[in-house]
Amino acid sequence: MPLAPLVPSDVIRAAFSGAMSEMYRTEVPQYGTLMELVAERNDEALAADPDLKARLERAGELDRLSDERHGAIRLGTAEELAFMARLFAVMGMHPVGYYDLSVAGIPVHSTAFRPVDDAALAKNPFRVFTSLLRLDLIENDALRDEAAAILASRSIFTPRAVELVELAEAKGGLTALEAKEFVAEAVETFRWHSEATVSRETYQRLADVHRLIADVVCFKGPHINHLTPRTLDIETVQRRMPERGIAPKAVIEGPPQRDCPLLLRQTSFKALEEPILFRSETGHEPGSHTARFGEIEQRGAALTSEGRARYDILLTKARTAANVDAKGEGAKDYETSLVETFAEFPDNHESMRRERLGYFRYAPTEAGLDAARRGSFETDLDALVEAGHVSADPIVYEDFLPVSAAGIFQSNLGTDAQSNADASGNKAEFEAALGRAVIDEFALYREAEARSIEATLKALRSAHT
Ligand code: OOG
Ligand code: NI
Repeated sequence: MPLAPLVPSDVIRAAFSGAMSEMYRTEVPQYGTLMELVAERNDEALAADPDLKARLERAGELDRLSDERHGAIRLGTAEELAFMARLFAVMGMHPVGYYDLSVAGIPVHSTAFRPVDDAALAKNPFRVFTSLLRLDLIENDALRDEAAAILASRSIFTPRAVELVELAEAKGGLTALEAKEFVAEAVETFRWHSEATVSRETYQRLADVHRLIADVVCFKGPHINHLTPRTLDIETVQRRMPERGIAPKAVIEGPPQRDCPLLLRQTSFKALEEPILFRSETGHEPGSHTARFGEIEQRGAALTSEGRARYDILLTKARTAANVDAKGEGAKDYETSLVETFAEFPDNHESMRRERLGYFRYAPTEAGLDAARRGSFETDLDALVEAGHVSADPIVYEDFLPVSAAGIFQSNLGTDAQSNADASGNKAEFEAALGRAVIDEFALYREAEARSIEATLKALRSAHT
């Protein structure tokens, strides 16, 4: 009997992303509204700006735009994280970057599982911001042990999901039939459970230390807490949110609005208060929990480590100059301070490229290929770009930003306050839990740029000969 062919991991990831989106839309209707708002504004923005449309098309981003989303989950134990890495690997998603959220007083550290190569990103860039609870930051020994014991008694993956991950690892992939079953089983892990696994009293003791601890520890699994569509114009969508009955957080996280968008800008609406059931002696008693929210993101240029260092300095400067309080007071001053502070960061792609602040994807232009055919031979990239023989488009930032992520966490915990606590990260411990090192995001962008340069020069060379 011939063996059934294996489906590419990109196909499994796209199916999973679609299934998650469908599930979340039924669970949280505001997410559907946000998706509509974003799609509507993206269509308008593309129609109004043919250059933007052409650039997205060249970068292979146009087709993926409406599929584009990220999600977030919070895990409780090293074992959960290690197996999650194996589950995501079946879908071609690998841990990129380390985010220390303890610096903002949030007891987690995180990575983003995402596709890493150009082709996979172009097919479907679905990513999941994945946090691991840091029980080591709970000072009360008894409470820490209790939380650990509750977590140790749950299993967040279905038995069949575990088998399918093992099967995929053993044979290097899944057949179409197995992939379909895998997606259905995997989605179960991220489903919302309105029944807490603990009593109100236990929930409250954990929540009193940090509400995030209760969110992770007291439920059967790591419910997806938001899914985020990608907008081309975050300002407008933010402004339109209240018209559709959605109240956004006070400030947009990340860099200010600019002609050439940098890195990542994000805004969210606050977590919903949802009815849940606690365990009690008589069976159940009603209560409520806030965990799930909505977010939108606008992606801009990936920065080199020099560019990123400058971004970090400017952001700190803007935050020091104007702080936003828990009620969102000070948001306007903060926005002004952000725009003013970032004025010194070049706002055109050519300066960013020449000053090595961002990563670029190079490609030969028609004129360049013509010139090469007619005998021109030039290998100096700047000269080629200047002559219009090579195009240079910014590489889109595919990752997250720790200060922004902290703001998103804070906001859905019910406060707009910007906080700068002083705990420290523990990347080594995170990687030990994960069972591998996280991938360096800068190396990925650097390699993507280098590959495009190599391919460009090769194309020009072969046109020449
Ligand atoms: C994750 C918050 C961070 C982002 O986009 O930066 C995040 C969480 O609340 O679990 O989603
Ligand atoms: Ni997010």
